[in-house]
Amino acid sequence: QVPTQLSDYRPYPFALTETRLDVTLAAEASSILAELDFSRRAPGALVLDIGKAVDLRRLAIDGAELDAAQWRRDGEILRIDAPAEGSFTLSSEVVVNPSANTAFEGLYLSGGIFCTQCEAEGFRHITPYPDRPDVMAPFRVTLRADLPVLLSNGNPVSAGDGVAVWHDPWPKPAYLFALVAGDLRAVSGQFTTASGRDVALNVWVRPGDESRADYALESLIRSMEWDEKVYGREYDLDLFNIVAVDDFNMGAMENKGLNIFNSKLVLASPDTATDADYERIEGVIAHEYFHNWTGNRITCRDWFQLCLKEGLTVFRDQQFTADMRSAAVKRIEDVLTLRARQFREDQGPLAHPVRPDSYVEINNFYTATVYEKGAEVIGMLKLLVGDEGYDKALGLYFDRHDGDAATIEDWLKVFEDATGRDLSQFKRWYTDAGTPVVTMTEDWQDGHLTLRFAQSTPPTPGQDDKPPRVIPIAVGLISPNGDEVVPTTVLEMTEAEQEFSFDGLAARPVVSALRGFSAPVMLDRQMDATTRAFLLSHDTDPFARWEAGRQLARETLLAMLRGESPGAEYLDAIGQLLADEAADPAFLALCLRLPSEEEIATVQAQGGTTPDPDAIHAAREALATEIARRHEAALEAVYARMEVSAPYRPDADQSGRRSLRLAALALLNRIDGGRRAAALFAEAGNMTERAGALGLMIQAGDAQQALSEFHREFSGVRLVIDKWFMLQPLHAEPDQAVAVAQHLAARDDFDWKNPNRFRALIGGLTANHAGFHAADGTGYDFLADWLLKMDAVNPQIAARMSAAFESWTRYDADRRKHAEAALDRILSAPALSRNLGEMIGRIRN
Ligand code: B3K
Ligand code: ZN
Repeated sequence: QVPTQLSDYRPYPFALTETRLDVTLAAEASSILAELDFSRRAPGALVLDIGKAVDLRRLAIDGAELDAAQWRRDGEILRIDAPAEGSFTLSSEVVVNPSANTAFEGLYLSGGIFCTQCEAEGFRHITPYPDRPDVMAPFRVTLRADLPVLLSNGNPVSAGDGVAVWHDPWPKPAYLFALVAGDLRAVSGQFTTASGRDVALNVWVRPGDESRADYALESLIRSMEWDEKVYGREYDLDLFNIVAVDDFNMGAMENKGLNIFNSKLVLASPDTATDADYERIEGVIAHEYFHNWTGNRITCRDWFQLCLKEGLTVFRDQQFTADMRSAAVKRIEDVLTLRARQFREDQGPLAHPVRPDSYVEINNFYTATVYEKGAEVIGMLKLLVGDEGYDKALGLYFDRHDGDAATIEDWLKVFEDATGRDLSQFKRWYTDAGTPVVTMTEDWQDGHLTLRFAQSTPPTPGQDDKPPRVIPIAVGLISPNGDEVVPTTVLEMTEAEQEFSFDGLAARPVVSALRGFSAPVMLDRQMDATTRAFLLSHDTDPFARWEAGRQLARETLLAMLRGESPGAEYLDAIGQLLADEAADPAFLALCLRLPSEEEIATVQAQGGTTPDPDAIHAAREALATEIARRHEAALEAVYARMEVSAPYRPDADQSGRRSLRLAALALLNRIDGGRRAAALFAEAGNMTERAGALGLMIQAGDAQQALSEFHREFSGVRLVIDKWFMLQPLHAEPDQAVAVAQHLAARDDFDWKNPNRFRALIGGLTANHAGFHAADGTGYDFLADWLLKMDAVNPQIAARMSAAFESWTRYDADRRKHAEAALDRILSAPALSRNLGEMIGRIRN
């Protein structure tokens, strides 16, 4: 496994002025004729990428067939003797087998529909090509198949009689190529851009699914409006197509003018999708649409720059959701995900910088660090240069780099040029891995408050030395009577240790720090429970309010794990929250949710304690039961008050009420034997409440009948059956979780080659912390078995799911021994893919 290094980047010696493809689709043998117009820019060989399974039939330059001496195929590389100067056309003819493509990379079949996935390096499995993002060309594509719908990128040129011609005038890298062909139905709409271009919009689904595509279409229209209004970005073709397919390795793909989506992120109806599904659909439709500017018009020079498009596009979709729904709730949800996935990544063997400098398999770097931390870094940049500076810099970015394959250096340069700020220290956020720990202490004397901060970042693989970074720390001061005496101020920390002072204060204030989670750091500060409870009720910053409650809950759980009983401050604070009828229900629901078992394990491990998954599980259960006993009446009142009687809408208001209602039910469920959950399951008319109730019934240990009923009712709806596969291992008692997963895996309808089904079952188990980390190692064995089985079929999915092992070293010696054996068994398997091999190799180290 030879890694690719950022420092090895060399420009391609040829320009590609046009790409013409002529594709004849057939399930087992599709033929692809390609004509590539090259013109030489520098000396060097003509090197193309070519997938192993591509059957190369013919190569010609300017019509003259190449003989065996003029080219060489070596692994995934094709070297061709090319003219020493000038322009020429390279033609190739290949045959590929879409029906044998179970890795879902390149051209494949999903439920009878031909489709493609080319990012990052899938195009080489379709035709020999310079498969790198800095080689961009306009595409002209002819598709031939006796199928009703034939789609590719760009604008349609002609269609009929089983032939369709497409032209995409915008030069694009190969990873943005797509084609789709099959029996599909469109749910259509229309959008007129600010400058008056009429754009036809289609969401393509399988016949019968049309009634579940409206929300995706509405979300697309909202995204187009928002990007014009907030970023001044218009769409640039006459047509925008979205296609839903059932077999898809990730969420969705931003191919130019032809986004391809996992059907999970398109199809929704109140009876089959939850509020969370709707919110995700809206967010991902927006994300892929926003890529049209941040990713497609301006793309990445090489894959090391992935965060250039992903971090920025995540940041944009987060802003969008904040505008469509509640900004406070969205921020808290994003921080929860960041901590659960990215902080975890940063603390383990898979830690890497937002811009990595080496990889073996690029698909292993579509990570929480590149995406979510990449977005946090942009949030910090915006905070540091201000909203106006940010707008100026983005304007300059679009002007200066439209049509480019750009780098992080280009990105930082527009901020420097637009604002005059030196960002050399800030750049460490891109190049250095790890989560900084910031400690804060206070000193109070005669109306004078000093805040002292110290930052340090633990070493990460390959990076021992961590110089200080720029950290924007947003703080506010609150007087003891609850008034805000100093509104949010951003302190810029640049040194390893630094202090900031506030004068003229009448009384010692309570410090609200890291407001809005102004930097992706861990804030370490001593605070007693009373002060945390004070902030939970008085802080004006909703994130900081929630955070105070979260810390209180964490500390309560940690104390219980040391054998203490839960303190009154936390339990009383919950009582106050429940009584607050004016608060936003979605916000309250987040405050009622206890920290996850995984989160507690992480905190313990950081503090040098070996986490005991069973003890953590027991403590969390005990705390929930205690809260339910203490506040039964208040919880019942909330449960009754939050019932929604209006017809179902997936908006922020209704979904907030449902989430608070379910949060109250989750607590009541501990003491009512599952009675209320069963009643809700029977009467609810929407999937949010039905799936929520079903999960709680499983927890209560009485769900067999409900599970059968649910399966019968939805047996034809794949996405709902995925939920059925996920909920059971997720909510099973820890000592039964592995057995439940084994039992489900043996079923006929465990169609494991479908990524959604595989992720549902395997991901359900690995998200059950104490279940997956069963002391006897059966959870690890189960995962290892399935990773090996999946690796032979779909390496990307196997590699992605293997990250469940990433924190194995934090547990006790017996568990470590079991995990080590499972990891070694994977490593010693013959024919391990590059994907899984790299992941397990890094995890095992
Ligand atoms: N750019 C794609 C992800 C491609 C993943 C390749 N393994 C979707 C997105 O981030 O928008
Ligand atoms: Zn993206």
